[in-house]
Amino acid sequence: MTHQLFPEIEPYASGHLQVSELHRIYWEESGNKNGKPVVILHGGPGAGSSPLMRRFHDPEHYRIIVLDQRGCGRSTPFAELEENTTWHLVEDLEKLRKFLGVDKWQVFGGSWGSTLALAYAQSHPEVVTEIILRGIFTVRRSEVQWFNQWGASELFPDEFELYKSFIPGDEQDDLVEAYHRRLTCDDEAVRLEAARRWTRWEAATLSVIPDPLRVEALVEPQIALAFARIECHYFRNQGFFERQEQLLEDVGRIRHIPAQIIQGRYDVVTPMRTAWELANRWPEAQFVVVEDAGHTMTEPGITQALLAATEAFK
Ligand code: STX
Repeated sequence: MTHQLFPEIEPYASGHLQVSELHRIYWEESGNKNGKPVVILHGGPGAGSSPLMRRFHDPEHYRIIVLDQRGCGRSTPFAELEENTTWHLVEDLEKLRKFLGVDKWQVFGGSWGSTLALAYAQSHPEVVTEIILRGIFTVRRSEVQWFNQWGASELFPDEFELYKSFIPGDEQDDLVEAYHRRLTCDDEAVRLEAARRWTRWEAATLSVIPDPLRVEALVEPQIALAFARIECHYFRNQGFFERQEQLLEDVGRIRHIPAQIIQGRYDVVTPMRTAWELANRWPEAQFVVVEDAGHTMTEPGITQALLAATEAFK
């Protein structure tokens, strides 16, 4: 059966929630006020949400809750790294859930959204009804190395050169640290160029079929600065996990929750090994490999699989 994205819709409610003295996060609700709650977790970290994220769930059935995580999208302060860790984001989800009066919700997240979904569900399994994950990422050293240092470089040497050549030769042995210095320096022009180069590298490698318009949209300063600064901050801190394999090792806490793991075979940003390892440790979860897709939720096979999952969990 083929599924269509649900129609574009506007939120029936939205606002900002003060989650700490410093941070306020944007949230919105669309679909059915009295429907089955789902929370949608965006990528990056630092990418912010988009209106497209409202379209993967039947709006007559679901109460669709979308938010911008700390420091990005419409959350403030913009691109802020203070008090910005995985565990702050996990607790923000609890604050938002209680604020909105939701008892339990479905958790839907792709890419970094899958990381946060796993961290959240493992911390608060009792409030999660189902889990839908796409493009699985657990911020292990091997995953960050693959994408930002050596690995993906061999598939996209042309794009990698644009990313790497911004950094002088004597700093190229640790590109994440070299970018962090520039993304947090006092010179605004350097920060901005670093943000563009960092973001372009990821934007250009997202899908099997290139999408130059998406690349241009993502490298705009108001997206790229938050995305690059926040993502780099999380990567150099290994996602703020205590153990390298934490999210994989702790899967026992959530194995009882119905789940689907959706992964593109040719995902260059978050290669399939992580999804496969997760699926091996979680035999109860349905593992869907999309054979002709990369990383994004907009590739046809990935969109289909995500829609099939939300329909199955209605
Ligand atoms: N970072 C991958 C990620 O979460 C590990 C991600 N990659 N691209 C995106 O998110 C956007 C398409 C949202 C920019």
